[in-house]
Amino acid sequence: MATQDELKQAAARAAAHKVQSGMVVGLGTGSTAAFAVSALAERMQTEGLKLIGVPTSVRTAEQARSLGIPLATLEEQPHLDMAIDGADEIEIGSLNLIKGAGGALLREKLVEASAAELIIIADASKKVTQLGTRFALPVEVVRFGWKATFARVEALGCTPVLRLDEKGDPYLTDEQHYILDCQFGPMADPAKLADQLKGTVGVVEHGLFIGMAKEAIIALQDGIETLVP
Ligand code: ABF
Repeated sequence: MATQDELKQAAARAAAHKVQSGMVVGLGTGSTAAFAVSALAERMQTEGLKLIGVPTSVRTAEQARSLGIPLATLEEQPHLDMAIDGADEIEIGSLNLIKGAGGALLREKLVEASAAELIIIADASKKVTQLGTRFALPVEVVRFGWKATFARVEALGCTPVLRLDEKGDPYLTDEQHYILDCQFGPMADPAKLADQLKGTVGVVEHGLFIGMAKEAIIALQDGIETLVP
């Protein structure tokens, strides 16, 4: 039986094989996306694949750089051919997503909204029939006045919790914001909730990725399953 890491790696490899030479590729964040970054570096070495990566976090930039993947910023490469990233929940049918448990949701959304194709990679544990079933929704907020923002977000019908780092201090994103992990429960209308959060003063971004994924590559014990919306 394959381990969860082996499954993540299988999905990552399948996505990495979709990349063609010359592409500009958004590099996701998280343990599954890290396998994709490694698989791309391996293809560069073994097949001479050429690509430019646009990383979605400082962490991913460091990994890609250490593997010799040439990088560009989103300012330098505003039009990406593809982005490959993990997710926390993938809604079967719509392929709407919850992302951001890894803390990189803002840069992920910026990079992936600029990609012609967003490919999501995961093991089967990430599939849900309704978003909000397993994960709290990460909401990135500016630090200034964050308690007032907390109250506004809470009024939308959730229980927010300020994310802390391993030292017990507020977790800081790459853009130096805070994250509220918001337990909304199963979401009947995630698109409406996404609009409400975007309209909330103090909210920078949220982890609902609505209508963005073009394909989800899911690794199962008996092979790869490809989901499309
Ligand atoms: C990124 O990493 C995030 O959007 C998501 O929160 C997380 C998933 O991490 P992992 O692949 O480690 O489960 O994709």
